[in-house]
Amino acid sequence: MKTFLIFFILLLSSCGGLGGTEAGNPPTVTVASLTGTVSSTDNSVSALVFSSGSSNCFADLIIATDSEGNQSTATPNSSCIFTLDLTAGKAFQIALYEDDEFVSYLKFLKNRETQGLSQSLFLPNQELSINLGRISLSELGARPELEPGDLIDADDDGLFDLDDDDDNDDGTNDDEELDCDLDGFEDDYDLSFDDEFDCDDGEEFQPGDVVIFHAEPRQGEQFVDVDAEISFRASCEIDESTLTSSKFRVRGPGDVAVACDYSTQSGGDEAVCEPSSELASDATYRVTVEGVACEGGALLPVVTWQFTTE
Ligand SMILES: [Ca+2]
Ligand SMILES: [Ca+2]
Ligand SMILES: [Ca+2]
Ligand SMILES: [Ca+2]
Repeated sequence: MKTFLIFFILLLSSCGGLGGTEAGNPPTVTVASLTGTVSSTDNSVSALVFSSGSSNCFADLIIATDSEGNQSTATPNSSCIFTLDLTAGKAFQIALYEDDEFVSYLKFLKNRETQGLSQSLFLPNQELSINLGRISLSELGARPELEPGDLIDADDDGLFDLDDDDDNDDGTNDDEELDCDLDGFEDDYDLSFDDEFDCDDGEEFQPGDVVIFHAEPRQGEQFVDVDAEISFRASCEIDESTLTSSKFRVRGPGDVAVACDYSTQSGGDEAVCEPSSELASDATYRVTVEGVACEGGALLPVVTWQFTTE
């Protein structure tokens, strides 16, 4: 018996130790859970009156999509509370649906100071249990009562994302992170780039480069409001005189041009097209920037993207 036990211990040791982490063990998946309430009334109060508050929910399905298109879903319970269990270390866009109809995307505050909103949420590789509180709908989209940026410290420097101007400590301000394929997932958090865009050459965006780093509506966005403005942000102050219908083109069904009032915002680095009339519903619009220049004359790169209205 004693001989057998020694043999057994030797065998375990030769296999890489007792409970070791040698190759062959699956990588550990860290899960971050996201909880929220999609109810327009306070169920903790109404629950005292009604036994079920299910009719108060404004969404019956929550879908989180990562930058590779993988989806996770959650269904709110009778108190309109949902929990999404998501693989940490990735960014997600989260959409709310009711009766198979799109309701809204969740939008998160990136920085308390600038009040910049993002349609994607990066969950660092940490075990997190995030309570979004009650979600409310407004013209800005679906907004959580409690901002996850108050709980997430992506670069672990002691400053939570909401108070950290550079969440990932890469030297680029949160509001100027490049999203080279304009799909709403910033390069650092984008696991697959759209081939149509010149993104995958491995070159880092350098200070001084002239780029368009953000678009709204984003590339591939669906269910865009027919009242939406179309905008992009550049890495320079934009020469407003180059914002014309031929250089910042928006074309709808039948290749018909959308008439816009053009302007710059955000200190001049954001170009905005405010359509003179409502966009058509359930229609695809293609935006082309070609010939728009910075103050000083440098030309912005030619970029095209598209979106679809609700
Ligand atoms: Ca931080
Ligand atoms: Ca931040
Ligand atoms: Ca950064
Ligand atoms: Ca992207």
